[in-house]
Amino acid sequence: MKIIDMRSDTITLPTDEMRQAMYEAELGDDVHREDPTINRLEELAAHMMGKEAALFTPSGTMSNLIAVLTHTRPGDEIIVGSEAHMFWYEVGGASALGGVVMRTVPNDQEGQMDPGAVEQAIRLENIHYPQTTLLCLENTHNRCGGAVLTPEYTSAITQLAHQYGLQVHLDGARIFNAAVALDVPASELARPVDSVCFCISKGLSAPVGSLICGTREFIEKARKWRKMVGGGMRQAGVIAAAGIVALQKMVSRLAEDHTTAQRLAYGLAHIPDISICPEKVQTNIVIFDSPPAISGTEFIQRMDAQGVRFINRGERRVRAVTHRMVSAADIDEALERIDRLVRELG
Ligand code: TLP
Repeated sequence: MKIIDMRSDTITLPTDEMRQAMYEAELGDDVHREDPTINRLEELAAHMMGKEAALFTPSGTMSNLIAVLTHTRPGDEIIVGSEAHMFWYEVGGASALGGVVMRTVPNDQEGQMDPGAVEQAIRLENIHYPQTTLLCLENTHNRCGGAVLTPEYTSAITQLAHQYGLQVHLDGARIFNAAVALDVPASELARPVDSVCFCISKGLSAPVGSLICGTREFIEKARKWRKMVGGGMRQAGVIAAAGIVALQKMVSRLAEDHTTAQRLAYGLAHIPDISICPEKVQTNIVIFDSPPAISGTEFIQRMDAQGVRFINRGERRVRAVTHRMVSAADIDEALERIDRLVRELG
């Protein structure tokens, strides 16, 4: 039985072209800035995000942590969405290692925070208060079903934050999915913000890595933080080489993942007892409610036994992510297996 793994786009394996590039990569010691392949990847990343400089890190989690460490001081308060990856899934690193308080503002289903609510959350000077110094956005928004933030929203909310002297960091782990969905260059989405990070290890299929981009000065400081948290790698050009292929060859094909996500979402809408709004699916993340007859955890386990993998998002909520290793035929097969289970449940 073929396993159809939609737990995440992080499971994608490197392409043959990436493996070849990794084999042939020119290497050096990156802590001494002597790895030509990393230098090339960082230049390319900065260029694609429209920023002055970039820094290669091992993961999206480390990129977000370094961004917080670089933008803030211990005791500061940062504003994050109530559904932000940084708040839910990064082990509280910003607070534990950066010493900052994370203040949440509700995310709506589009992954946005209401500008009025953000403004209310920004603390004015008062001897009792921590200082609010950073606003964090996420595009596409993981827990909000891969929702896309437009350049207009990003500009408006950033302008508001800047008026109050805050910096703005964008967790753009899947920013290229947003760029492809909106048909705009990623640099348009990153232009307003002070720093942006994105992952090459998700839909772009590279095995490891993430990049933080910002001004030259910001990246110089971030480089020092990266060293402190143990992210200074040596001949890491061996993985950066795959990242270059990812950025040059894998961006436009993300549209295929969006098409398969639509196929899945509209297929699920035809299965009784599955609850989904297919028109809400904008990119490669599909969130639906499993049948009420069983718990979400049991649904995931029983689908796993049928060779279809998802992850649980609490109660009956299920997340599926489409990617390069799931074809349209796989989606049809997965829908058949889901339909079979739902019928068995009666
Ligand atoms: N997200 C993972 C994990 O939540 C399990 C996934 O499968 O979606 N920002 C965003 C928006 C992310 O979705 C992720 C990973 C990260 C940051 C962290 O990236 P990594 O996994 O490289 O640390």
